[in-house]
Amino acid sequence: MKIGITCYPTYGGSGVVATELGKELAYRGHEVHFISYSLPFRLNLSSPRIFFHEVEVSAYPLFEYRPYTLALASQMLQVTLDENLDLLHVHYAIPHSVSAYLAKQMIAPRKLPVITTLHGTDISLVGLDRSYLAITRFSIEQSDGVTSISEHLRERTYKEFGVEHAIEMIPNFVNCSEFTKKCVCELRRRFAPDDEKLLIHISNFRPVKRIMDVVEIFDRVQKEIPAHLLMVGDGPERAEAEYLAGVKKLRDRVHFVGKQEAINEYMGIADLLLLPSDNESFGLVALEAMACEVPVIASRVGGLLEVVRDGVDGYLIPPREVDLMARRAVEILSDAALAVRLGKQGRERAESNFCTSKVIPEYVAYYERVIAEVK
Ligand code: GMT
Repeated sequence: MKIGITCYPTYGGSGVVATELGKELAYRGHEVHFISYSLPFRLNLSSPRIFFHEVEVSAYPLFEYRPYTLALASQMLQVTLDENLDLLHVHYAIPHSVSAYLAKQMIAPRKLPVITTLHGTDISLVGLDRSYLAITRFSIEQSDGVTSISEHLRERTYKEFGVEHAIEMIPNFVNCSEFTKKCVCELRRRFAPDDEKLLIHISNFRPVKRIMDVVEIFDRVQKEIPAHLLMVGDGPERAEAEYLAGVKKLRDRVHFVGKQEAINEYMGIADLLLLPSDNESFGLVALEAMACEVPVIASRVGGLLEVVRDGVDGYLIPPREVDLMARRAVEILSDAALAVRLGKQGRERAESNFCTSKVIPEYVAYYERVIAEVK
């Protein structure tokens, strides 16, 4: 197949899923054309079957806001014609599914199947700004195929949007060969030189991730056990979190390393993942931790209940309960047998439900079904 993929190229779960999907499809012999305003994070063009088409949005004094949605639609049309694409798969409804709808209309009577994958914040954003409701519902309904990355998100979309289009649940996935228990010990020594415990948090540091809670939990943990905290990623809450770490006199124990490409290497050196978000429609980073046999302490919210089994792969705790999260963290870090058991069980779950070898064929089968229906 020749597949066009559009996603946000920035540091975030939906872009990571889209990029990894494209790489996996190319590996399986499909031709993949990424269409976005810059090269997606984690995408390199080393495969001869992966292409990148930049969307350029011209500036004009009249435009206070550049019309990206229209430029994207035009580029989708052009790439479909030039490369003879079989379908467009857009990740994140706003505005990608609207652009795809326009491209599809412009190319008629030639058929262009469009699939939209919902990731979560594209749906919850509308809860905050109702002006997006009608257009998001419209573009979802007009897509030929719609997928969600968890049951939770699927139900939420039906309930809050009144969407009638059938939504296929295809979960997020992890490459179980790349994400595996493997210690780059040199890297570990850089952050935990005396082999103290190493906790990790990875995100885009937005308010929903509860970054201050991560620091608060760690503060409680390090009072009980010698430990360090790795903060991977960047975003609006970083400066405040660094300030809080300073106030708590933890600057030599909390390591802000910014955005990193080799997430598997960072995950591989950790003893515990903290993910105390207010909401997660899936929580991809929890799955990546499980694949690396790293126990997870996460919030009992949204799609995380479909990923992490409470008491089996880690612990799920109501959001904002920092004392309880810290107590559970200390429990895991002070009991080596428990940590190993949780880690191994997490790996087993990742292997049986979420490896690329299982999930990518689900996407391919869905593509084939949608293409056949549109013909
Ligand atoms: O919250 C993020 O990390 C970014 C956001 C996105 O859309 O890029 O992530 C959402 O999609 C991820 C990939 O499907 C999910 O793993 C995250 O749970 C989801 N974030 C939220 O629901 C808050």
